[in-house]
Amino acid sequence: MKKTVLRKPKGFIDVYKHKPGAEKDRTHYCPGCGHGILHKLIAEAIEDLDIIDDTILISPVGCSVFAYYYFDTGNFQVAHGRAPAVGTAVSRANPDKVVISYQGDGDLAAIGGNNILQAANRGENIAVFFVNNAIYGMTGGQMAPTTLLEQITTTTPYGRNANTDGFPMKMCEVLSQLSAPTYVERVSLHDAPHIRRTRAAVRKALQNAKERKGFQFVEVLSTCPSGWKIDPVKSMEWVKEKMLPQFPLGVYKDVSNEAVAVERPVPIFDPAIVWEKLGISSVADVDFPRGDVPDEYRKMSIRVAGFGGQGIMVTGQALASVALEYGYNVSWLPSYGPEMRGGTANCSVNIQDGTIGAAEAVKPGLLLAMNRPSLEKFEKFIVPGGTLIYNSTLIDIKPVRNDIKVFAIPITGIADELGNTRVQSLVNIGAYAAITGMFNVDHVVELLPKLFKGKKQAIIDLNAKAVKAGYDYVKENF
Ligand SMILES: Cc1ncc(C[n+]2csc(CCOP(=O)(O)OP(=O)(O)O)c2C)c(N)n1
Repeated sequence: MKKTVLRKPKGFIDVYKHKPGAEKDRTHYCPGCGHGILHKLIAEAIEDLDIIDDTILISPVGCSVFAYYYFDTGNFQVAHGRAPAVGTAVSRANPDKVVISYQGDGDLAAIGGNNILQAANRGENIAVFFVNNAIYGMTGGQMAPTTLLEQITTTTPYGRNANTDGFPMKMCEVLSQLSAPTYVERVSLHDAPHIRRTRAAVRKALQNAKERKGFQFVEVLSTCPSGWKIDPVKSMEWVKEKMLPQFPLGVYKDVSNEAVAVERPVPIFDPAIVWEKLGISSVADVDFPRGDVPDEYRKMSIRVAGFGGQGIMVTGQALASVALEYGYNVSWLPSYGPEMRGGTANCSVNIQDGTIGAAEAVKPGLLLAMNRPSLEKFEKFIVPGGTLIYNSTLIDIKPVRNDIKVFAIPITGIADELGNTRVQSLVNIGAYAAITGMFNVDHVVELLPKLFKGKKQAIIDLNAKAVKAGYDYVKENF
């Protein structure tokens, strides 16, 4: 006689060891919840497709947040709605793995609505299982994007009203309109025949994922007796009677047969090629010999701040570009205020021999403050013993710190004397060269035609004067 052995699929961890004190080997799901059924279908398919060691499952925020307690796969648990974004990274970094994004309807269609759209549109190699239970389960039954019209939830006590709350979000219909997805189907868990259909859909999605056939999306209509406040048996009926008319089942898109494996080679970043393609000329090619730089200025983290139009970004770019020619590693990170001109602007520059970790100069070794708000805002962040250069033409207050070196330089005034306020940036570079010893002022002047490629000779000459004027001011006054 044929013997049937009932056992747990191998896609699950043998004995669940979740929360300390919790009853072992039980899931945390409520009786009658669809998550458990879908978990089982996925775990069985993972075993049968022989991908246990090749699967990485991404758990969402929501009732299935603890899916990693159960699946004997690689596991990530990610922020609400972000599973497709993390799935993108995981799948691109591990192109030979099967990546599962398991998500609820609040997670996927509300906060993560854009994430799922973009991942689907890129045709990422991920299999998404979307549990549509028409409600936010975990947080106590609020309206989800998929909540039915007329459905009563804690946030729609009079029933969902299309006029004020919008219509139920039909994700299969939306995603199947995109070019990239391979397979999009809506299934349901409300009775045995439909569970069998769901089983087939799960397998198909995972088989496609195993063959790297791009984006797979299976929406599963599921029960939430606790959130709906109806018993498990009636919940099954509720899916059939209420959900099916608003969420028609079926295959919305299936191009699995024509789909070919999506290969996404990791792009090799070659700065020389990228710069050439972008028409950027500032590739270091001069290789200036370094002078004697005091220890404190060998690893610079700089914040340049002022208002838009003061040459803040140009100053930062020039600092980085010149340092590049001395063979330093550099970074330049702009940060604009809401308006381009007249608003506040600042940038971070790093100049050092080693690898640059964070591009933002949160605690700069040197602050170059071009206006008063910048001094007031950033002075407190300078590292103890660090350096402050401030524009004494426009800043009428004194710095408060006494544990830093301070250079008050009339930067705007020096530029004005040269006949053009706009050369302030190069006054800054000259002053920086004099203070830190990091750049030789003649080298900077030598570089100007490259920094101002395409500009008239008169502009280059004026900027050369600005560099020298900034340099001389420091040498004469400090
Ligand atoms: C960024 C963020 N916003 C909100 C929450 C609160 N939160 C936790 S679970 C959840 C809703 C989960 O509902 P759903 O995605 O439908 O999954 P279900 O619990 O029904 O399976 C929300 C809003 C959170 N954890 N993080």
